[in-house]
Amino acid sequence: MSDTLAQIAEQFQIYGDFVSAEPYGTGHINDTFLATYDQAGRQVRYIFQRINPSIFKEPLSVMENVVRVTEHIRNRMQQLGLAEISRRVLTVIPACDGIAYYRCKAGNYWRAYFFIEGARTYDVLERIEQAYHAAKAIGEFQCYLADLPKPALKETIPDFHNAQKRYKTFLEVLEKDSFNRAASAKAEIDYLNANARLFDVFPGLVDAGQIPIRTTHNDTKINNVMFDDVTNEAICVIDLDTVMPGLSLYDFGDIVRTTVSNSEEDEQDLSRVKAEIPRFEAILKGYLASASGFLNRIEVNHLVHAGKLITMIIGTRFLTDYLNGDSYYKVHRTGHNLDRCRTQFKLVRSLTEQEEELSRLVETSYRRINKD
Ligand code: ADP
Ligand code: GN1
Ligand code: MG
Repeated sequence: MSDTLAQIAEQFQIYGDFVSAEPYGTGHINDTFLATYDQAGRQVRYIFQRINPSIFKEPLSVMENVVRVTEHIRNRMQQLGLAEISRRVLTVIPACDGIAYYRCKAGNYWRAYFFIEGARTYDVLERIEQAYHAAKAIGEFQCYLADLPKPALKETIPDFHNAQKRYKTFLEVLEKDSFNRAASAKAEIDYLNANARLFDVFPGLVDAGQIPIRTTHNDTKINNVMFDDVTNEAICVIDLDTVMPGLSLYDFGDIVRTTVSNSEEDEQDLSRVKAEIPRFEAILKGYLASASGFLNRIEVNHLVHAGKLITMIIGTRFLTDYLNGDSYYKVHRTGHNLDRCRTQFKLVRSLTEQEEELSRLVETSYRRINKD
């Protein structure tokens, strides 16, 4: 028997009477609920999340990382004298026994956070300036974590951005074609096979010591950034399950992937999916505003490649999941993962067509900042 949400609600150190909880947000991975409590006549909101057990095999490592990361960032913000810190970094609410999670009767791991009020996430941005602010917030996030004391964070999903391994898995799933879907994805399969060499660039640079491993977010899609309703600035970077050792470029790449086109991730009208130069410029400026102080020249030289690469990787993962019967991502219609894959590959095409212009923009923006 599994606990009801009201029973889950009793397990956390939250004052007041539990009122209700309902599914919330558009994340593809965890089960997220908006919970309301009555605290002496005032309605106060929290987020409950059930960590997806088939994706996060070691939920204790996830929570250990989340606690370390949020405490570190909170300390850094206190040192900087920032206001409203509980809106700028997630706050883990302890369970009644003082630990950071509750393990329910069914064996699932649940956690609770303050609901960040006066802010929201977007699946598609409404204004270009939001792309600037989101990218700046990602650079700040990486900056805060640059001096995280050792040991390194746990690797919550091994080989998360290992593109060569993702491609190998795709080939294995394709070979089996257990759901007889390969024929319906022929164009996408051909595109991936023709472009898989994109996956070989970063491993070589990392092995040669030219790109450093940093502490990074690894899932910087736009709806993992909360925007303040009044200022429209990025107030909080959320969804910290994959914060672990990684490349700064993947975080930059995922912001590009999810904001450079004015379209949904699962848009079916592919003519709407295209990289727009002014959007790229806003992302670039925002990221360089906070990250140019720590990025090395090789990282800067690969910012455009990072956008293409992460989009290709995520497209590969959507395609693999489609061929594999939709076992990883939440889907809401038949062919949903294939639609998502198509938008990704269309975006890679568009970024590739404009690569020279985008690279020139990187060069001029970086030189302007560094005067070199
Ligand atoms: P998933 O891993 O499934 O993507 P997220 O942690 O990203 O889950 O949460 C899903 C959505 O729930 C987010 O996109 C955001 O809209 C909302 N959300 C998550 N945490 C909070 C929070 N502390 N305050 C307000 N909204 C939140
Ligand atoms: C998932 O959890 P969510 O929805 O923020 C996925 C990312 C993908 C993204 C594609 C742990 O992100 O890697 O880029 O979907 N997260 C995990 O939209 O696999
Ligand atoms: Mg998310």
